[in-house]
Amino acid sequence: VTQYETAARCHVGTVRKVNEDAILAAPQAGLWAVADGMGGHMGGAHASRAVTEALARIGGGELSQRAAAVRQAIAAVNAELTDYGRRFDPPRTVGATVVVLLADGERFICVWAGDSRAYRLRDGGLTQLTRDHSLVQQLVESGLISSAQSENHPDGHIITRAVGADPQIELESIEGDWLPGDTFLLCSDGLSRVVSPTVLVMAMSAPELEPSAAHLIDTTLECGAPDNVSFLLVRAASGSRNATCST
Ligand SMILES: [Mn+2]
Repeated sequence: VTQYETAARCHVGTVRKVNEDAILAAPQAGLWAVADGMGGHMGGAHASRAVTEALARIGGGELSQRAAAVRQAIAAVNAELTDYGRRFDPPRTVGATVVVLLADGERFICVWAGDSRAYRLRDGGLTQLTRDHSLVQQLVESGLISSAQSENHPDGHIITRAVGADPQIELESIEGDWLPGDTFLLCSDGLSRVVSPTVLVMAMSAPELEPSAAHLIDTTLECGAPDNVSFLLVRAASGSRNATCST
């Protein structure tokens, strides 16, 4: 059985009064998640917690079965949150982005909706595994703006998919190898908008994840942290030993 190391932070940031992000680390189950809530008046915090609590109840089994269970759990929360939002007058969206990472020691599956992200660092190279479900990403993909123009775009915060936003949730997923020494990062946009990819690479390549997480949250807060900041750094324990020996 593969053992995993996780170091995580979920911080309100320096500006917001409420932390509407929620995280889940269940390394013994090979499951990690970040949810970023929206909806105001505690709605966002309720939504993100509903997502992580539902995911925390996912049982064991094959990777593909667990991915199906994740999709089911998120669909159930989606139904609950769309119903909850409709009961306000006027109706409002009470929802959350979500990114989930599942692992079985050799493979991973990442499932997501919205602009919370997953990255993988392998041999010093950073790959963004997810693509944002956002208006700006749509503009980039349709060739209307360049990816450089997408940074600091005024509509950068507008997301096009979220749990609770529509009666039918459309989740995207990606599957791949988890090699010894790979390091994964899940994060809310409060991290990815504030620090550069170079900072992410430094955090993910550190031999020890816990001091690295401490340093990463400090750096993000020093950069202003206008939004809630959440992230999980994840590595297979044997992989971390290999990585330490090879440097
Ligand atoms: Mn956010």
